[in-house]
Amino acid sequence: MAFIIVEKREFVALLTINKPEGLNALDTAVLKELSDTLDALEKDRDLRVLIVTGAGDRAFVAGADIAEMADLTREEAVSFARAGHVTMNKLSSFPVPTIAAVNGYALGGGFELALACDLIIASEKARFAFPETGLGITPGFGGTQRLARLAGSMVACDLIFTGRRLNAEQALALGIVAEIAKPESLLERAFEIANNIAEKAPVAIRNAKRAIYEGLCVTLSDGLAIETEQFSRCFDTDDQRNAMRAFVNKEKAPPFQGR
Ligand code: CO8
Repeated sequence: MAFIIVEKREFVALLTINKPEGLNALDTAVLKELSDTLDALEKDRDLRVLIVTGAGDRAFVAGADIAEMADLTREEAVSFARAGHVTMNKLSSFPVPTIAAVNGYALGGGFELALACDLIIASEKARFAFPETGLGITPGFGGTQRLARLAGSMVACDLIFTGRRLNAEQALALGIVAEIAKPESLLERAFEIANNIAEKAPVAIRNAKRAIYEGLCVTLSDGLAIETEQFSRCFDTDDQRNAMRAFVNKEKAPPFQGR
């Protein structure tokens, strides 16, 4: 059985974590398939947006597989955490925008998977939490780092120390979620947002993503240098020239080609 299903609709791919009977928990096999799938999708030059969701109506991803982790030694825990980081990093550095469509539980490693995406759209049924400290561990797939960077260290301390669950409204109020949708229209809304992004100049979108994330790790002046580099690269594209000339000439610009 495939644990990862990919469906492509024009410029947008929908990636579904497909292990609904185990609430899409991430074990080694699922993580490996996810990692291989991201490698393959990264090579797709037509892809402009990736949506990530979970199969079924209960869970996005209910965490890393607790049964698989229960008897790990410290050395094995390092390997497991590194495998998780490799996969989450592939997602967070994915060249085109990523949208997590969170349809239910996003717990522990599942919350971390969502945080590795650029935007989180939540169903009214979404629930976010870091239950790790109640299991005797810390988050290990990037949650201590990505949540603190996204929502601030106090929010990270609150959620990680207490393990308390957030509903979609609470996550929205903390800036963790961009938007809330009815459960039945979550994917439709994710595709609307994705299609809107896909209509923009692909090179500009990729360059903007790089500038935003690379800039977060450096000083403001180094970040502005990164921005200048990414901004100026856009001027090597036909898309920039065609769009700006069309504006100046009061004409309709041709669709963007990604070059
Ligand atoms: N791992 C393994 N199996 C799981 C997990 C999980 N995280 N979550 C759910 N399942 C399984 C259940 O065992 C159950 O299987 P079965 O039918 O064979 O008994 C099935 O999914 C359905 O779950 P429930 O019967 O428990 O469904 P409920 O509706 O009663 O409860 C909950 C749903 C609340 C989501 C509940 O399943 C739950 O609390 N799950 C665990 C959530 C959790 O604690 N997640 C965090 C795990 S730790 C983590 O993610 C760390 C990431 C970093 C790792 C770094 C490694 C070094």
